[in-house]
Amino acid sequence: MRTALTINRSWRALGAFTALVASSSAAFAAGIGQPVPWQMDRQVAVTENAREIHTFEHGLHWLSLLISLFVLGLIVWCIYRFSEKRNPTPSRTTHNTAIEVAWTIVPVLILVAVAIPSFRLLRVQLSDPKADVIVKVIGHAWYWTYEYPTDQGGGFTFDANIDEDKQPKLLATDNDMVVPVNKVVKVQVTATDVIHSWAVPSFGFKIDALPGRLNQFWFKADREGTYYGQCSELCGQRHAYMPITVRVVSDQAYAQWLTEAKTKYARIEGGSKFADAR
Ligand SMILES: [Cu+2]
Repeated sequence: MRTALTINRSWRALGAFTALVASSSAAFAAGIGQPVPWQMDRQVAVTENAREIHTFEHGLHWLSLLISLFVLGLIVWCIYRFSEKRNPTPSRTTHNTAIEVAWTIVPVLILVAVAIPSFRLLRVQLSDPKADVIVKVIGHAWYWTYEYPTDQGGGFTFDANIDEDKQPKLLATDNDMVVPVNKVVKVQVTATDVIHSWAVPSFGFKIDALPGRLNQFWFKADREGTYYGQCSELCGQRHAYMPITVRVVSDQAYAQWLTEAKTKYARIEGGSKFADAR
């Protein structure tokens, strides 16, 4: 009887696990640039910068693991080797120049080894390639405004508020930012009230939106899809409710969207921008 119960329980657990995996992959299929249930790693990287960040981070984790195991090994060895039973008369050594030099120089070398790829990554991030598309992003409490300049086929402005009826929950907006795939997109970021931060994990992109200052960063997404981000600087009561949705589309789809957007957002330029804001 007990065996039958155990088997039954195992099957139920297996069923629950399968359902969990199925729901995770369903969520994954829904959109690539978003978190998924039970996610243990970063969101998928679709820019060179994001991939480099992930590689660097993984390298650091392995290095930390090695150092932790080494220290743990030393501690365990000391506990075993120098216990009262095995080492009844403790050594009275207080200095050992060779060891002191080693434990100073080795960590310095490790830090230098970490600094080299770190600075290389920073140099790539601070490079300033020629922009194919420029978008101005303005943070407000608590929504984002996107401006597409006239000289690039734009000439319109729109607000992106959270759309709580859409999925993924708390990440979808009523109006999405749209950019072409495989193009250098420069994002100029500022704010009108308090400090916000415009961040999209899949692009390896995060930059503060500061009132009175124009910050700039760029990304070049090499995979079409919808990517989500959130304001990443605590900015008040509805900080958690000002998400970022970016659709990366083909050149043709982008050109078509520009044409449609000019009509769709024309009314906003007429002065109803603030009236529409939440
Ligand atoms: Cu904010």
